[in-house]
Amino acid sequence: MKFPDGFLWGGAVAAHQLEGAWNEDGRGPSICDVLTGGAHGVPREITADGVEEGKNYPNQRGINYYHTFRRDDALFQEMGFKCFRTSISWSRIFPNGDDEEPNEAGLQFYEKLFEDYHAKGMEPVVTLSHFEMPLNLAKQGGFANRKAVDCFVRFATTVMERYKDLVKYWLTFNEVNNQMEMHTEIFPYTNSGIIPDPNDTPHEVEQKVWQAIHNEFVASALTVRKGHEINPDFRIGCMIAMVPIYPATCNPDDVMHAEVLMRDRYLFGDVYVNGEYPRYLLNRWKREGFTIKREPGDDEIIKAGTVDFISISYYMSAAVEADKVDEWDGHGLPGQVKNPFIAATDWGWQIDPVGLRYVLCSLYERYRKPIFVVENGIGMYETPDADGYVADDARISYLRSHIEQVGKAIALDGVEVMGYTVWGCIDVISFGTGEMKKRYGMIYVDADDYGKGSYLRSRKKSFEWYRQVIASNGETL
Ligand code: P53
Repeated sequence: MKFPDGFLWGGAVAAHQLEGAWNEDGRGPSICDVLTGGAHGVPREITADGVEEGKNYPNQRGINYYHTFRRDDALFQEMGFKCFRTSISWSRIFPNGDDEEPNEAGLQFYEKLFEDYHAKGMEPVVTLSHFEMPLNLAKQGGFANRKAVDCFVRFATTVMERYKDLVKYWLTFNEVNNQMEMHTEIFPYTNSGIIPDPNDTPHEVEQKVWQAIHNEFVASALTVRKGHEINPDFRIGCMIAMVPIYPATCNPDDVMHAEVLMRDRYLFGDVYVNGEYPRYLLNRWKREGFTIKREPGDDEIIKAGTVDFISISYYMSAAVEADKVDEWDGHGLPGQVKNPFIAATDWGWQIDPVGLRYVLCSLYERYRKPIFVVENGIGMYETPDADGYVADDARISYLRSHIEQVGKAIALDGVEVMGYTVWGCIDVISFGTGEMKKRYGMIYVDADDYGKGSYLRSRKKSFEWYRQVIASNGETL
């Protein structure tokens, strides 16, 4: 399998899942700092009024990367990473989100960080918003409040100007489509800073989420335009969680049901790439009684700020059956059933390498834009042996089978794939559960869910395996 020259192999993380140092050097509290630790089936709690005594807040600690980045980056360099994806913590730069002036200490931190990536031969790939709005803005309605657009664009402009010679690849909103699970509180909260309000009816919640989505489209388009003014060489992309939804059978009702649900992913690409709202969405808003406030000029902004490429996360696929929709409790997908042909992880994520080729083809055929796979990986329970070594053969086989499919999409289907970054290349705090024990890394971090441990790093078996994959540009899998 031949990967193109210059293919961006690497790893991916997000600031709030690894930096720690949540209240150092002038950083303000972000929405993730008040998310408690949960577990599989135990939701994380949002204590938006502040930190509550006796509760566990794992994102405040991360894995202490804020203080260890040079040593950790040396391990990524050892694996031969060509790029490294992380995010900028918005509240390090604008502690309250609406401050007049940025926090210089925060700007300096990322300058040192991005310089370190270059020194180690890694091209930074930077997400502007990875589930991390300043808590102060969330308290004012998050992205449902138009004010957040101006604050975000000021933040984005500040960092794009400051790092214009250090960063070329930018992503706007991480997995912006997660919030389509509108009634799972964590998603509107982490995507858009919408704090759950027990007085809201389900329709009111949806109204807020749709408004936030519109505001994020405007913010993203303004950012793309500003970015291209700052440096015409910038490549700015959107980021979509691509969980393909299959019809459980060839019953035409299942096929149509899956097709309609896929719009909850495609609507984002449709707006980001085509620069206008698709008719199925305008019809849906009308039919379901949502009125989205669009300011004069918004349509032109959205049209003028389309993305240069599409980035995706890919972990799993899903299947649905139209007949099962009646049993839906409002969480997950309506009519979701287990796919009997594939296995699942301990957290119930269904492992489907072919699905990755399938989404690469579908997206490329729909949009004709280059695609960057910026997250793929497997969360597992792991215990090191007496020497601190983890033989993570299951991770190797997961990654190998997915990379194979990326290779097929390139070689057989002609999809332009820019690169591939393994999610959580070093063990980090799980986003969904807040656990440390749901591990994704090729580097083990000795820490538990409550922050106990030495925090020492050790190479897992997949470390050497991935090093060879990169060294052979994907030929040795
Ligand atoms: P964790 C759902 C579906 C696909 C990706 O997730 C998702 C989610 C949310 O759980 O999240 C992304 O840590 C996200 C990362 C996250 C990673 O996938 O819940 O962009 O921040 O850590 C893995 O197992």
